[in-house]
Amino acid sequence: MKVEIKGNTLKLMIGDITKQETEAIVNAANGTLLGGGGVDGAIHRAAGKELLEACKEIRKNVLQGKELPTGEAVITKGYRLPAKYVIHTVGPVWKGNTNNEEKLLSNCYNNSLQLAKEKGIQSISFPSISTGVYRFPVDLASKVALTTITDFLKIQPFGEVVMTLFSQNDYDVYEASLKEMLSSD
Ligand code: AR6
Repeated sequence: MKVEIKGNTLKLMIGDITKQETEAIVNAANGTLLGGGGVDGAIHRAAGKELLEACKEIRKNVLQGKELPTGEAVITKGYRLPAKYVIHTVGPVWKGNTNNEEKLLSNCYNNSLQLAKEKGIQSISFPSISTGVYRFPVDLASKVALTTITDFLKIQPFGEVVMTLFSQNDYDVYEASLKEMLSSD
């Protein structure tokens, strides 16, 4: 599904984000930036070990050894990936919506888009942040993601934003949320 928002494009598709040819892809990382399972593991495997080295550099020199806080974003090159850049963000762990999880998830999308825009990037792919290991319910996550992205695109010229969903079920949930949002506009 593809929609136009103020001259920008928002696309939903099923696919593997490591194969995406958008200028940037977003990684659903953890605060250590040292890799992990899920989409994080797949991105590090496909990008090669230079990506891990770049993440270690950021931990040391930008974050003074600290972890990347939840909701924030940093950027590296994409190394062996088709994408030129990887934006690493840390989604919230779902704790029954007792810990500001919706706002923190929204920050992930907003800060990643902001950072991309600052770097002059015009196309970006997101995975469904926090809905795997971090257990954020997909239906609520889709509403947070799509609202944040569309709000951003309504006020900023950007280019193309792709949600790369990893299963038919996730795609169906995101599509239903987007249709509902568009019909209530
Ligand atoms: N392309 C697109 N989406 C993918 C891919 C892929 N290649 N692989 C998995 N997904 P998760 P989280 C989907 O668990 O919930 C890691 O260990 C997956 O099906 O990767 O934010 C990190 O290091 C799901 O829909 O991320 C953190 O410790 C979505 O990506 C922790 O997991 C997100 O699932 C982050 O957990």
